[in-house]
Amino acid sequence: MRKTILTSIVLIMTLTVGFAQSKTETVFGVRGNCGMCKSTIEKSVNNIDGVFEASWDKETKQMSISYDNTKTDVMALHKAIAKSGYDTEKVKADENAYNNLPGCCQYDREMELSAPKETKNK
Ligand SMILES: [Cu+2]
Repeated sequence: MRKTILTSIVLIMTLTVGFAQSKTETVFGVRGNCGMCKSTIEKSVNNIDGVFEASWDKETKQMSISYDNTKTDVMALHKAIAKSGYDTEKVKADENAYNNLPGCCQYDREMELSAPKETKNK
């Protein structure tokens, strides 16, 4: 009896992990100033195949993205944001893209980014 319960628990956990694996969530810091930054930052990852949802908070500078980890990965997300002109915790922004941002969006390159947990469900 005891063994059956234990086996069931292990089985359920295995299944849960299996299902959770394709949909992954990540939260990381991205430098930026305003609502215009928000739309540029979000658009840069929304174009990537496999991204379900992306949201950047201008107050906390935190970007949260849910994505299919069989289609894309965390570094691809960081790189896409950097390419659009914004620094992430891991990847420096493309200089040309940064210089082409509207004046109000040229954020402080030294802006502090808090570093929370990198990836859930990993
Ligand atoms: Cu802006």
